Amino acid sequence: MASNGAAAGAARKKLNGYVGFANLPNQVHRKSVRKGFTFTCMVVGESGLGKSTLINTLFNTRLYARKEVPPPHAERPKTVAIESISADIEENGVRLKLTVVDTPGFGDFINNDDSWKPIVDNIESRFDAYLEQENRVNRAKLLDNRVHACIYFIQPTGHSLRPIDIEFMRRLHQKVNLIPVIAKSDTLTDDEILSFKQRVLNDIAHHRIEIFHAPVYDNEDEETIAENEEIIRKIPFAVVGSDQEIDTADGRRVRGRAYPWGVIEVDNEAHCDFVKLRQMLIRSHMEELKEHTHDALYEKYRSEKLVAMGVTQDQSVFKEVNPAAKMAEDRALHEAKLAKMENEMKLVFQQKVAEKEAKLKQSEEELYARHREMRDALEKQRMELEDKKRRLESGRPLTPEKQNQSYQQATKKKGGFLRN
Ligand SMILES: Nc1nc2c(ncn2[C@@H]2O[C@H](COP(=O)(O)OP(=O)(O)O)[C@@H](O)[C@H]2O)c(=O)[nH]1
Ligand SMILES: [Mg+2]
Repeated sequence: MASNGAAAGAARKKLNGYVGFANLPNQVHRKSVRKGFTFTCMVVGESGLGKSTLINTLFNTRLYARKEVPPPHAERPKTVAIESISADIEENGVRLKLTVVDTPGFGDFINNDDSWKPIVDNIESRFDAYLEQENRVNRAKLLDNRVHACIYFIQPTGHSLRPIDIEFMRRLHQKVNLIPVIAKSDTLTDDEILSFKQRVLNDIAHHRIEIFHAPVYDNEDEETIAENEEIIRKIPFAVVGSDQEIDTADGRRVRGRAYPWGVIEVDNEAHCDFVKLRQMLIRSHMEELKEHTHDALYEKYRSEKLVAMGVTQDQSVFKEVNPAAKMAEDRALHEAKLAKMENEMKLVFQQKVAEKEAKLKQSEEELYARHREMRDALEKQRMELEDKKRRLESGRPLTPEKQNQSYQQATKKKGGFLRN
């Protein structure tokens, strides 16, 4: 049975009747609708580039009230402030809790070197808040306040990216899904937009900045793939924002901007890329943005943070275990251990033998030396005795030193005599 089950995992089986799991997507659908959706979007760019207007246009609500521009002499804030507003919006019974994080002040100072910093801090503190919840004992209700997308507003200069744009994107691209847009694109002609987009893309590639790229899946239908390609081709989106409805010359009422020469319609794809931006952000890729935030961006932040805190990962925990292979591995490990122990014992034995041999050799030498000493001493004694005996025989008194001398003289004489 067990092996059968394992085989079925690999082979595709045809069902004989209706089982019911084809309904799984509907279950997920109902559950998600009941829970509602959350989405957090950040907007970054200098004041007056139309951030608040675009957010209002995107979600078709007055999220931001009309701004009063401060008089020139008024005291202005000296740092980048971070403001977040939330709104519950509903469309066809589907609820979306939308949070927009605005960054007024970005790029508005004489020295904008560190404009990116409060924004990075904000994004990281949202990651930290999520990490802290994950580490809690009770993780039933995780509140996701992470930034899922960051719309970066590029000034419609028509030249190329400015140092502040590049610095910001380089600092942020691995922490948030970057979606660059050309702000107020109604101030550029169609040709200017085309060449500006190309230069912006070249700069982004040159500085190896990763902007959000919608993944393309093979198993999707051709229409979806074509739509996605169409979206990708429009990046960076040239947008126009307006929350005002105006009448066109042909009698329609549209969201747009009226100019002496005509009307720019926000929702008209021939006029700007606003529709494509909205499509990507809301209709086709909101889940993709959230998934990429969780699986790639947050994961990177999280693991770097844990490693920095000294947490390490035991890789073996994640290995798949095959019992036979595990046993063979254990046996090999055990045998290696035995062999090592045997080797060590042999070494110790050899060392002990060598030590004993050295000791024996040393005592042999000592014995030999003692033997030589004793032999020498005996020989000396024998000589002395023989000497005494000779003297006694020759009848000379046994006085030391002097006697010895005279004895020697005598023997000399005697010798001479003997020789003669
Ligand atoms: N020409 C043009 N003006 C815009 C556009 N979007 C907003 N504006 C105007 O720019 C001014 C500043 O807009 P606002 O949304 O407050 O900019 P924020 O400071 O970036 O939030 C307002 O007068 C808007 O009417 C646009 O797409 N094109
Ligand atoms: Mg604003």
